[in-house]
Amino acid sequence: MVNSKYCHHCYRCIHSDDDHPNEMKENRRIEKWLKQEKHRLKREIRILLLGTGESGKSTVLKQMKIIHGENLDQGQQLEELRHVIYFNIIKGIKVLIDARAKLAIPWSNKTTDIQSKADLVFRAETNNLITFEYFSRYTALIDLIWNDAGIQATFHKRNQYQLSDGLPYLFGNLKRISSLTYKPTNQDLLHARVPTRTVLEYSVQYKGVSFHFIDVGGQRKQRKKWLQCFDNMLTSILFIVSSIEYDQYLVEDSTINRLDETLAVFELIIHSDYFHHASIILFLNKTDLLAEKLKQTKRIQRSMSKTMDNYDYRPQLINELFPEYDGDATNLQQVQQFLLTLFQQRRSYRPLYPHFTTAVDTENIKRVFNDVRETVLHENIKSIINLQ
Ligand SMILES: Nc1nc2c(ncn2[C@@H]2O[C@H](COP(=O)(O)OP(=O)(O)O)[C@@H](O)[C@H]2O)c(=O)[nH]1
Ligand SMILES: [Mg+2]
Repeated sequence: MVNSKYCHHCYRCIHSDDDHPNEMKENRRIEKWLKQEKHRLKREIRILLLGTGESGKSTVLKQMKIIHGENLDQGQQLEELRHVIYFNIIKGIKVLIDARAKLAIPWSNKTTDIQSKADLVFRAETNNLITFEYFSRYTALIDLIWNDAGIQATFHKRNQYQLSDGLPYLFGNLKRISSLTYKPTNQDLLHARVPTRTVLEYSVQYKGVSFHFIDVGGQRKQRKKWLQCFDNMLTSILFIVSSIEYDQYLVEDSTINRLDETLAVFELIIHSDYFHHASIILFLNKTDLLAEKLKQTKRIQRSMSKTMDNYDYRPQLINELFPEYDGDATNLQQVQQFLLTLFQQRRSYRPLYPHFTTAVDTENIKRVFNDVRETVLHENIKSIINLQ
């Protein structure tokens, strides 16, 4: 038996075992627990992707896989994606055909009987799996319809109905996509749209830490699931916002402005007890589309001074919808800053880590992810220190 003059609790002080203060025993117990806990927390970071529908959550998750070297090489995956893209294109052109009629915008192509061609495409079946043969029957017609100036005008008024943001890219690549030997690329994957009905997860390792991303889908009825996903484990929230939604309305209720809805959801999350300890990262996403939208507004404003023809196609200005905006309604940085302020005003006392992002741009997300990773690691360490 070692007869040390040092105590058996800490091997540092010179108290005998019996008169070693109880407090110290307790401290050691807590210290041990903390050490285990720190070890666990340090090694796994859970990042919950939140935001309303179509904001870009699934796209960010796809980017994580692409950035970390997961390629679309499995036959099965490619095949499935091909069908999803055929489906997106046929469904998209049908939405445009329908919207043109509802908005009463005339066809511009007068030489061919474009209306009967559009009727034919409109009757295309999208409930079953769309094969290459089936899709091929429609590609030439889709191309003709998409390029009609009446449909283009309808497209420019897309805030008045619901059209997925990946579609202009897919229509622009129709020729390649309609080839028999078509093999979807990463860019195609990023622009394809599959509504998230189940919870998607993806983990990446960095410096011995596992970053676990969770995408729980964003439509209104799925929102309940968000809370269940969170059991008070240390987590960060990545809240994603579509920056172009200030003049758009909900799919579920066309009287509700999408940005108002997003702000309400953000507020709910930030004040929720479930997310009390989570750090909040904000992506103001679709920067590319916002830049394009503001450029188009500027162009139309300029041409309006010469002719009123285009008046109908002028996008609504942000200050017409959010009167508190007093900047230049066509200036990208000013509009972005204003959007950010709206979220900052709702964050209460908590820090917010904002980024302006373009989720379909792999280089952009790679850069942003480097920052996010550092923020999350830093926040994680801070909260571990706070536990002590
Ligand atoms: N141009 C552009 N399209 C985007 C961006 N982020 C997402 N999208 C497109 O927007 C659509 C909806 O994105 P998705 O990630 O499915 O949204 P989710 O409902 O939040 O998961 C998809 O067609 C994406 O390709 C972006 O930053 N720029
Ligand atoms: Mg999704």
